[in-house]
Amino acid sequence: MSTASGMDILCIDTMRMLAIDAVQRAKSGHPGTPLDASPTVYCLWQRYLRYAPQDPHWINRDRFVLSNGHASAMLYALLHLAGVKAASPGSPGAEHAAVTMDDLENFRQAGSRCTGHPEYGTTAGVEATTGPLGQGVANSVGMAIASRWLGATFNRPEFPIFDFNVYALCSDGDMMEGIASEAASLAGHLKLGNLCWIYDDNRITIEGSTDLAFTEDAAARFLAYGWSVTQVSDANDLDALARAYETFATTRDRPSLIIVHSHIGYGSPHKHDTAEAHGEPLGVDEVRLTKEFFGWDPDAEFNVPDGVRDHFARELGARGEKALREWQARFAAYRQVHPGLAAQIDCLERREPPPGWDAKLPAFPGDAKGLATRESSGKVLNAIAAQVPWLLGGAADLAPSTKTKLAFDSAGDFEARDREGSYSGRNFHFGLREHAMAAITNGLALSGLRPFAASFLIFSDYCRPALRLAAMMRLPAIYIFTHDSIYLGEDGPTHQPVEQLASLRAMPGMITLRPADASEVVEAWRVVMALRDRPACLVLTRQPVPTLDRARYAAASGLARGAYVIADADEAPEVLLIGTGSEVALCVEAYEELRTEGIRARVVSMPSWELFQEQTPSYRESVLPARVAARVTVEAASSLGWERYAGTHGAILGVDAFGLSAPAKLVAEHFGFTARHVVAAAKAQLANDRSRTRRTVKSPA
Ligand SMILES: Cc1ncc(C[n+]2csc(CCOP(=O)(O)OP(=O)(O)O)c2C)c(N)n1
Ligand SMILES: [Mg+2]
Repeated sequence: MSTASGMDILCIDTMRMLAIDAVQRAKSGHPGTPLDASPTVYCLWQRYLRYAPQDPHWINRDRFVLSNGHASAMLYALLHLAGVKAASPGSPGAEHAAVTMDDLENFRQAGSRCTGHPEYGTTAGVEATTGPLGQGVANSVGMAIASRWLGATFNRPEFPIFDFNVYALCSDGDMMEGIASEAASLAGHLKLGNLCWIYDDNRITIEGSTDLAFTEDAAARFLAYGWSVTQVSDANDLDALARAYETFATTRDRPSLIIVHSHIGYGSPHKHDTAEAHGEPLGVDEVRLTKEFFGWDPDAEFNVPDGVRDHFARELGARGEKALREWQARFAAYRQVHPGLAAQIDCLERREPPPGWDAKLPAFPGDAKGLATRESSGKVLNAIAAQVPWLLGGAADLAPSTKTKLAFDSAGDFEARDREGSYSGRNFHFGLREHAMAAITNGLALSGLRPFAASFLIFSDYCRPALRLAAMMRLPAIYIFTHDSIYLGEDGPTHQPVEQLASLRAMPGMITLRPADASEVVEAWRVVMALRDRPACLVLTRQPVPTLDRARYAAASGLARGAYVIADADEAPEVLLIGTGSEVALCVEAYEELRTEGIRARVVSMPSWELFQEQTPSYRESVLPARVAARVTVEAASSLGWERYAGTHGAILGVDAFGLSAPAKLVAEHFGFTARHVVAAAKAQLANDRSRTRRTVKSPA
């Protein structure tokens, strides 16, 4: 490998200058990190990354994740100079640039592809939405797992179709976040030799020196995780950087951490070790001084010197194009020899399940004793997974409880090769690492797989930052959350979820599904499998719930519309009982009782608020007629938000406390989840309704 040329330095400095100009023009953003980390990133991209700028969606490209998303200006400058195209998946070769000069000049402004932090799906070349520190590095573990799994599953002798490496650049903040430790621990355990984190160790964060709060020996910590650790003492030493990347390339039995010592704001006179200066534009005068330090014309803005773009094209571009062409030829030959496997790869690239994925879905006849929805979901999951090879996942040490183990023979465990199982296994053991589990799941989804992750609903709180990013990135990740209410009983308030449903429903783009019985579980999985660009949470019971007799009650296919009439009065209903999940059976029981008393009740099963809100107004009106003000909503969770469906006068049966440590039946009675209580609430509603009507009639002019 050749040493740094004047041209290399010019390219690096162009990245730096574009970044500080973009930040200065926006009067917002972080210039310090692009100044220190540009050589690190340049060396990787220019000399090692297997990446074709004309096709940023090439499925076997090396991934580069900017986990310190606040350094976005550096990534945009790089994508611009490298000539990355704005190709969309499946249609490579688009002519316009992923990042134009106009985008750079409008960094952080509406309409620019240079968003404040990198946004997946907005800017080609951005591999993951990053900004919340720690998420990107955890995503990268998912991507490295995906590379290993895809390779173990689809590669054949003579045909290495999947062998991409995954790099993540990270900062002091990333290294401090707990999620990074969880993810690194698992990556070490799994011996992910295709994973490389590059730690921009500038020893400065917002409040000042890392001496304030971060003095551990990071190298020792990662060695203890089972990683290889290399140090580069000066971020401006391209030869040392190159040696570190070469060491990574030859270290195949464990992940690598490259610690690069750098000076934030390198070349600027800025005081980056004060709270005022960190994360602030340099200011006009200091931009000039910085440009002079690098020997640049202080008057030139957004300047790309002659030869810079060509230099990127000659090395990164030419190497990437050659790799892409070779891979395409290899894949074409593979398609001849292994057409079935190639067709599967086509499907997963399109985020589609293979044809016939639903051929073996079970059906559940009516059964008063019933079964827990976690149980029925486990059966449905297994029936689907047997047909969809890239549907895979696991739990944070709760697979036996969440019923998420893939039990058929070929499923296997995903483990490092020298243990039992292999990288082709489909049962993941995330360990007790919920946060990393969810972020790793995002990384798997970003790599084309159809991942699921499972835990108790209460621990969705431990996953939440990653769920939010899944929704933002529009990833079809599947979260399976069981033990979904106070009905889990004896484990008590710490384990009984209350406000989690409301918080998941508040997350834009997330679909929350709380099926009522086994038949709704089947339909919920149908909805989930059809999703291409949205995550979903399946919220399931620990306790058995009756399987409703669908000859007597409406078909569960209504679930797809979010809410449907499951039991109705013979004539116009006078009171609505609206329930979700395990409370639907309670509503049906109350309905039967009201019916014997001649009260015209309707039961609405409402497994998904989001899907219901997406229906036409006339459908929604047909389910919840505005004229019926007498309403009872029944959900064993926070009442927050139920006013939307209960209306001004309706009764909301919910749980607005932290549950109770006791057997489930007693807890349910304590919080009023009995048919008797639902009946009483319905009658009270009707009485109120009548007196309201009388008042209206009697009211004087
Ligand atoms: C989870 C999270 N907490 C807080 C922030 C706000 N924040 C942005 S950058 C930063 C610290 C910057 O220090 P460092 O991570 O060392 O990055 P550097 O500035 O050195 O590139 C903080 C606290 C964030 N982005 N994510
Ligand atoms: Mg720092």
